[in-house]
This record gives sequence, structure tokens and C-alpha cells, in this order.
Amino acid sequence: MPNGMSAEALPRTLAADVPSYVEKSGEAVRISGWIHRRRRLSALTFVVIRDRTGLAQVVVRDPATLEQIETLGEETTVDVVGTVSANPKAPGGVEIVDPVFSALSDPAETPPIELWRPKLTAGLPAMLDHAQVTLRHPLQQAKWQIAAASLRGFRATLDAQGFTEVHSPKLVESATESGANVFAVDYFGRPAYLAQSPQFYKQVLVGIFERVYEVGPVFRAEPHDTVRHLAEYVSLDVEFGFIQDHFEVIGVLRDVVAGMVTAIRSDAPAAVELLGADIPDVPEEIPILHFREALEIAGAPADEPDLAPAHERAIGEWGQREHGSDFVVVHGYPTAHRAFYSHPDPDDPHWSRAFDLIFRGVELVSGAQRLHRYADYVRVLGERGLPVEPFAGYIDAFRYGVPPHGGFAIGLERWTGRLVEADNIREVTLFPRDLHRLAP
Ligand code: AMO
Repeated sequence: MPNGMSAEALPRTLAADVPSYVEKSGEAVRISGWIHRRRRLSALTFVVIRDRTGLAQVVVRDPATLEQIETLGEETTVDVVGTVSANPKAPGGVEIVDPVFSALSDPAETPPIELWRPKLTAGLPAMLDHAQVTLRHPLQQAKWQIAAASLRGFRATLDAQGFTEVHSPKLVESATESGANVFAVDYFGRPAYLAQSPQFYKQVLVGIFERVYEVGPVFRAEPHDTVRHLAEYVSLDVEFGFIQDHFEVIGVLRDVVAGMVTAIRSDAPAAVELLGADIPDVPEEIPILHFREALEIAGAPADEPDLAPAHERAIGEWGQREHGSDFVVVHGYPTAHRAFYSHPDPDDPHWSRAFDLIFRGVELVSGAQRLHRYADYVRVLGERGLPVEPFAGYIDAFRYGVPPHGGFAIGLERWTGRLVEADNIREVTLFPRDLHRLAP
């Protein structure tokens, strides 16, 4: 054992901290992690150890240890005690020599994905089939580190503005977003659904807490295979009361997105660097277009009811060109084509107080001021030919005083997908669920 120390007595050093030993050649050090790669040269073998913070290089020369590591395949977890050696050619300027390896798991089988490569070369289906292993790659971990930092920024921004975090049921009685695209489940012999969004509950909870947010899974039985839709995704929902109009909601959305960006920069700089991700600046005032103007800019017919993906791309380009902004808000979508709970524009009810946020040419957020009077809900459901009864548990709240309110939902995977310029949303989802995939 180097310097006469036992492996147990040495505290663990993380890979990212190994370079800080550059002035301490000859000291004993202990690292723990996965054997990321064994690189065999004629007289020695480099063993790269991976932990949650990065990679560290170990040099093996001793014949008995060389023999031992031949039996420890890549991905075996190990403890390594060795001696620090400054070497300008080693990653971080420091390597570990004269190591003693102790395996912490059975020798790993050859992984189905070649994780030692600087960039994964497997096709997406193979990567997803073996997600348990694929996600170990430093670049894959980095994508989720960006997502995790974003979640911290989301929560921190809202906590600072007096919001309460809530969790609403995911087994529900009625669809929220539309009749289609729900997963039906057998609930003790009764029909029920997996929640498509916490929409109804977050509005009801405004009647209790004034300001709420939720981070949770939502379920959409998407019948199409697209690069931007999942059957289960993480929805970042916000709802708050005592508002004047939807512009106030857009103001909070702006703060939240700025908070997410700040958290990525402060909490995940290594991930950003590894991925070369272009983290956007969020303008003080996000450029905003009325739906009518958006159609014009996108070159779409004036009677188009919604923006198609190509229109969103054109609006994204407009934001860049005219304002140097990666973000554009489009508001005032036609009321008839938005969810029934959307508030119409009081000056012209043909248009709504609903909006979307487009980020780098893709819809990232939907939101709106909502109806808040019971009679309005009864009227709107009637106009849309929807029965009141399945919605009773929701709209009853409005009989007892709910303030004018609004909110929005951000799709987490859309956000990270655009941040790291993923071609497919599945690349930034830990274990994606889609038309064909229910495992791993
Ligand atoms: P909406 O249905 O537009 O609105 O969803 C909000 C945001 O969620 C993301 N998103 C998806 N991400 C991955 N896969 C999907 N299948 C998928 N569908 C939607 C998008 C989208 O902008 N209740 C309203 C929100 C509100 O008004 O507060 C709602 O759910 O980024």
C-alpha cells in the first residue's frame, strides 16, 4: 500500500478533484468508480476510471496487476489506491501510479454499447434499447445534468416568488387537454385515465394556495411517431391568481426561463462545456407577436387555426433576425381552437388570452389566462357540446370564489432537446416512452 496507508483509511477522492493533486506527487490517493477504458500499450496499461464527476487516469506496470485488470472488464466497479504522479501529458496533468485495484462488483460483461468512445457511435434505437448502459456515457449524463439544473432553477425562481410546490393525482376521472390522446386504465372496474396534465388541479389549487407549481410526469397517448412527442414527459406547471391579464403570466414565464438558464450556468458548467451547448440569453422583454401577425410572418393563410411546425420555425427565425432572441411569445390564438378553460380576449372574444412560447423555432410552452367564473365554464362546455358532469369535480371549485388566474406548462424534454440541439427528443429523455417503447 502506498505510504503504508490502508485503502479503508483513505477518504475517496473524486475524479474531478484528482488534478488538484498536481503539487502532491508521491501522496497516496483513493478513487472509486467504473473502469471506463483499458488502453494496453506494450509495457503498461492505462486504466481510465469514471465516476459521477468525470474521468481519472491510472497507470499499471506491475505484472500481477496487469494480469488482474485483464479479468476486470470495462464497467466493473472498482476501488483504486495508488500514488499521485504529476504528468503534463495525463488528462488534468495528474495520473495515479502503482495502483492496487479492488473489484466492488463481479467483473462486468462486455457492455452492449461502446462507452469508452469519446462520442457514442451506436444508432438511436440501439442506444435506447440499452439505455441502462448508454446513459452512463459522460455526454449522456451531461444532458440530464442540464435538465436537473433547469429543474433547480425552475423551483428556486418560483419559491422566491411565493409559490407552493404541489403534487396532483395522475389517475384521473376525465381528460383535460382533449378527448383523444389519453391512456385509459381500469380503476377497480371503473374507467379512469392517466393525467394528460395537472391542468384542472393546478387551477383548483389556486383557490387554496394562490400560487402553485408542479413538476411531474404527464401522459399523452400520442398516436404518431415524431421527434418532438413522447407518450410520457415531464411537465413543469405553474398557475397563479390575482392577475390582470395574460401578460402578467408571460412575465413570470420570462423570470422562470431566465432562472433555469442561470441555474444551468451556475450548477452545470462542466456539462455545458462537455456538450458545447449554446445556453441562451433570455431578454428582459421576450419579443411578442399576436397570432395574426405570427401567421403573416410565417406566410400562412389568415384563417389558419394554429401554427404548424414550419410556422414555428419561421417565427423562430424572425425572433433571431429582428430581435436577436431565441425566444418569441405568440399570444391571442383563436379561442375556438384553444382549450375550453382559456380566457377570451374581452375586446374581441374571437381571440383568446392564450399564448405559446417558441424557443429556437419549437413550441416549448403553452399558457393562458383562464376562465374563473362558474357560469362561464357551464356556458363554454355547452357551446362545445361537452357534458358538465365529468368535469364537476373541477368546475365546482369556481362556485366558491377563484380569483382571475393563469399559468403555463413547460415541456422539460423539449427544453433540453433544443438546448443541446438534439435531433430527437428521445436523446434527452432518460427512459423514453413512445408508440413502440415501454422498456427499459
Ligand atoms: P400543452 O398540451 O401545449 O399544454 O403542453 C405544454 C408543453 O408540453 C410539451 N409537450 C410535450 N412534450 C413531449 N411530448 C409530448 N407529447 C408533448 N406534448 C406537449 C410542449 C408543450 O408546449 N395544460 C396546458 C398548459 C397550460 O395551459 O398551462 C398543456 O398541457 O413543450
